[in-house]
Amino acid sequence: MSSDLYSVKMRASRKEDNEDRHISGAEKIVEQDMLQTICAQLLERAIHHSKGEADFVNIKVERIAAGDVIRRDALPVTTCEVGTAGEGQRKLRELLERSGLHNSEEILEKMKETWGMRGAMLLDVDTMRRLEPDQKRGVRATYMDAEDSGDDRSHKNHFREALVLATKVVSHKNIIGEICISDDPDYVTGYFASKELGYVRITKLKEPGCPDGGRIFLFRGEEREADDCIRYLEHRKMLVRI
Ligand code: WAQ
Ligand code: MG
Repeated sequence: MSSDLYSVKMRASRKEDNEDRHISGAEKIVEQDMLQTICAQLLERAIHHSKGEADFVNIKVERIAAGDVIRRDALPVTTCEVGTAGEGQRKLRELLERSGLHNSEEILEKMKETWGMRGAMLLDVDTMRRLEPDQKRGVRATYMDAEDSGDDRSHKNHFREALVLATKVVSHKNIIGEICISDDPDYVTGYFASKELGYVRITKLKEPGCPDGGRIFLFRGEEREADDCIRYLEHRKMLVRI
């Protein structure tokens, strides 16, 4: 018999000019005996963040049935070393083109609209329409974690968390790829991920110190399929074997 698991979600923000500015967020799935540790670690992370001090932190704990959790192998990982952010951006374009997206420039231009969002843009790559119900917030992929959960989470492991997220996101039939740049000012490595190319790290996509980052989930299909896709991203539970 498998024991129940708990989903733990954290989000932190700060009021600025009467608006909530997103500082950080995290999603974890752990066994009961890890709950206290994980909550303390996520709180630590929320409060001491390079994007500044939070004045609002929400930690949400929910029990989930182990039987509801899908398990998947992580995408294969490759790394593309680049010398400059410009070279990284060119590499990103090339990966989009290799994925059959010949409007790569137009797609990359959309990244600018994601700065400051809490979630990701869901972009129909054929019509270039945005499919998120709330475009300011975007769509958040939640209820996922790495299967072995023994590591320390008070410091964010950008790579592991992103690999988990990308594995869940691109597993959906309507998601043909994902583009990501961290909004953490000092984390300049980003990635492109897809079922065909796997998780491709690009070592420099922006200049150090730059707070601009975001994600685009690249959608292809009928627009009426978007609801199902959003439901999958937000609610299906997944543990990823790294
Ligand atoms: N669902 C959807 N969008 C999200 C989520 C989520 N769960 N988490 C973050 N985002 C969006 C949001 O707009 C953030 O501002 C943006 O992505 C960047 O998030 O292999 O750290 O958590 O070393 O800052 C890449 C690792 C790290 C590359 C990416 O993103 C590597 C990272 P961050
Ligand atoms: Mg961040």
